Amino acid sequence: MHLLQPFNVLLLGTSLALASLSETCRCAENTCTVMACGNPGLNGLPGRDGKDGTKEENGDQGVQVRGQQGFPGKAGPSGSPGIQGPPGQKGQKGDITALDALQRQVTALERNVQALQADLSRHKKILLTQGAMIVGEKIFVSTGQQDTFPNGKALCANAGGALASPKNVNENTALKTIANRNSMYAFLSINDIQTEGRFVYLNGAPVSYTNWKPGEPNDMNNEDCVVLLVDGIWNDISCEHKSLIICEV
Ligand code: MAN
Ligand code: CA
Repeated sequence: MHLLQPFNVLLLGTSLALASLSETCRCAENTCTVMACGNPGLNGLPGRDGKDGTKEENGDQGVQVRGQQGFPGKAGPSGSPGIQGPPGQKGQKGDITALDALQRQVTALERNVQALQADLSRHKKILLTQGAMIVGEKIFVSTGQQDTFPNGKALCANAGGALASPKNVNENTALKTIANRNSMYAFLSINDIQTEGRFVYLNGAPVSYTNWKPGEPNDMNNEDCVVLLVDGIWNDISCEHKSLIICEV
């Protein structure tokens, strides 16, 4: 027997004794024939650095990560106008009945106006055959009878007109034509009954046109009415003198 054997036996016995007392007994998986039991020891000191490893090949290429979206750019210039769109839907029908009624009324009025114009034209022709004179919008007509100023004034008013009031040379010439035809003096509407020397029309307005005979009006024996002489010039005369009555309408 070796000298160490008793020592080993002693260690074994001591270990067994300690194992029976220890709380921890470990054995690597069936690698130990003798179960090591006992309290863990303190960690040992760090070992020395290992040898350098072998140099590796270049690594794989990295993966590129997309950056964040930038801010929107400035608005671009306006584009050219687009193509005209298709026509819209047809609108609803209007008030056909009212429109038709108005149209019929207008048509009827137009026919009435045309009929009246035809009537007026015929009446003008008749008046012309009776010796009337048409000057612009004015028609001078006479019965060919002589009367006083008050009677003549009433006669014309009753006929819807008035005693003749020549306002210009054309109207005065038309009256001269009528007077010459009858070889008579003709009463005008002009008078100074209200105010001596102030000759006015029937509505009181002062005369705007005159064709006095030289020396007239002379108010001979208080003459307040006016006659148109055969040659177209005027003379003041008595309102009770009987002269040709010419009306204007
Ligand atoms: C003459 C003139 C006129 C007058 C008449 C009256 O012709 O004196 O002025 O009016 O007589 O008849
Ligand atoms: Ca006179």
